[in-house]
Amino acid sequence: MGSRGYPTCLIIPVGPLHVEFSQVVNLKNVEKENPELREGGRYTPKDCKALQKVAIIIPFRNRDEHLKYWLFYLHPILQRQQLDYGIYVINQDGEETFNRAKLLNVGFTEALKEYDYDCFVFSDVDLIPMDDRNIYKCYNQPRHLSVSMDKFGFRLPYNQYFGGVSALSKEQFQKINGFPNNYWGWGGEDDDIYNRLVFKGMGISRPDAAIGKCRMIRHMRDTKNEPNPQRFNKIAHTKETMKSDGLNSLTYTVIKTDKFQLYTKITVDIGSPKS
Ligand SMILES: [Mn+2]
Repeated sequence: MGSRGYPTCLIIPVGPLHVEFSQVVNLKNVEKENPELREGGRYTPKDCKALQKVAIIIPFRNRDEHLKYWLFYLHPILQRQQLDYGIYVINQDGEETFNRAKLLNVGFTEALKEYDYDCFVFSDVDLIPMDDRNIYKCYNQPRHLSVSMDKFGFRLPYNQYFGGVSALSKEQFQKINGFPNNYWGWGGEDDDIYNRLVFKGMGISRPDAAIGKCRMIRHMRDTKNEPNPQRFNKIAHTKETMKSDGLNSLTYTVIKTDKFQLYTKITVDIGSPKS
């Protein structure tokens, strides 16, 4: 029995899922198809105790079409997985170069102000799991979920790859001082995070390749998210920089919070590479 006197939720997965991006998604219909959601994209299983309280953090800017597919596919999956979850879309304000990892730090911090989450799933907006046995929860070791992406031929591009979708418990995240704040532009931040985990003595947990299959929505490289030329140099110095760059140096300003039925959107000023 769970602590509230309810039994622990029983998950009944479907298994492999059909995922494609040719149909048009109407968010009004997605709302109707998910009547048990509460404002802000929150869900709590009714008659059983959820295994974990999970905040899903999505770094975002100008990807509304992708977000529609994400919400359409993920809400039913997450409810089948019987998670007590909330969806947080962290929208980078302004036209500065994109900073994925800093947005994820903001999401962690802001979600914790709302609820006592014990697990954080960090997901790119364009990645959809193809099997609901790939549970969006935390494990004894940091979890990498997007282990076999279609764009990489359904395998890891390299063994240390930690990009796409990952899950860290609150304790795991705090142990590594969160994620780096100073990777502006595309690339490197996921390798820095991997380094942080290893330097703190953790290993990576992964589903097997069949259960970890996922599709990425094809897209052009965003403007203001050019490959970061400093990334190789930065990754080489994680051990020194992680002490002072992370949760303990995070600064930002929330511009606006929108509570939609399907998600919470937090628009945030995270500054610029110069500041
Ligand atoms: Mn992508």
